[in-house]
Amino acid sequence: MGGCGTSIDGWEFDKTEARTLVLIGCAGDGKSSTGNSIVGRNVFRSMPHSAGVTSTCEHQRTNLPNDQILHVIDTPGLFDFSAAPEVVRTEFLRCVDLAEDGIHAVLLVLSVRNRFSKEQQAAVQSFQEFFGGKISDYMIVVFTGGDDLEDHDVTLDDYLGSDCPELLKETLAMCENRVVLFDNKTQNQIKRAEQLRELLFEVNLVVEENDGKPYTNNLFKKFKVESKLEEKMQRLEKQLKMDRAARVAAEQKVKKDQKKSKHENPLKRPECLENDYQNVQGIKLSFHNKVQVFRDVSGEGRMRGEAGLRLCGQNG
Ligand SMILES: Nc1nc2c(ncn2[C@@H]2O[C@H](COP(=O)(O)OP(=O)(O)OP(=O)(O)O)[C@@H](O)[C@H]2O)c(=O)[nH]1
Ligand SMILES: [Mg+2]
Repeated sequence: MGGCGTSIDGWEFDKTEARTLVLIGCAGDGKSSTGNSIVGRNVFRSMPHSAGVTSTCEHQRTNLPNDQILHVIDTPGLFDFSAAPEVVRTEFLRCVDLAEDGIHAVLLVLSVRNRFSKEQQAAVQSFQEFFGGKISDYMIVVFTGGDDLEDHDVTLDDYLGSDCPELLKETLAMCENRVVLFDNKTQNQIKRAEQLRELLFEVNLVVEENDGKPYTNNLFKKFKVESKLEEKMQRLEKQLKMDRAARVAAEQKVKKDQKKSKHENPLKRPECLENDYQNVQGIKLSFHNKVQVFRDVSGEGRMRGEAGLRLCGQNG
């Protein structure tokens, strides 16, 4: 651990440890420019009045004056309405692969010059759904166009004040209101250093809140396995409920038939009663088989084991 190490709730972390940041958002909102501001050099291609400049994920690294290594991954404008979901997913998965030591923060880049649209919110949501709810714990919103706000004498707080559209508010809340403002046009070195310092402060907060664990391929795989398992469990639970209802109905019918047959001929077990009896036995057997599958699945994923056992207890 380096000299900047500190302890929060017993967790030792080092502020000079390498960090990997991924820039996401719509084409033309300033991802590459922000990447250049972070790295301190014009390494990512950024073009005025042009969209779709960056066509694939790119990785750059820099050493900050405090020896901290920053890895910055720029992405194409994947949050555009036109981008096919499959392309978006493949490109982001490539991005997760590029981040060898995992992702410490995902920077959602939005421009103050563009209105936050419904499509953008939907894209953020599907990004979250695909990577798992946990991804929002890693997200920080970076607004570009700090110079535009300054020109209009407007602070970021004013901009996000009472007129802030509901869609944007929801997205900010999802990121727990971690927001920073960047002016990628400024030549003022003090201002450049200050906005980077603010960003790294938020990044360190995110790292602390995630117990120092970056978002990794493993976390992604774990989420995928769990959501598949969850789906399987829900299907089985539904099936068990239906089987249980069928069994109860069949048992009731047997009881009813028994009562009826007692009145008719108490010594003879009628054929229809025998059929009903066989029917109940069949349903019982199928029910027990499904309970076993349910137990296996819940044991495998250590999920809802109690629910499964409770169901079995009720019906076994
Ligand atoms: N005034 C101003 N312009 C900015 C700022 N940040 C980015 N821009 C401009 O916005 C335009 C698009 O910026 P890029 O960084 O290329 O945007 P991008 O998100 O990487 O775009 P794609 O690669 O096409 O997805 C360029 O003309 C930038 O100079 C900013 O803070 N202020
Ligand atoms: Mg770009």
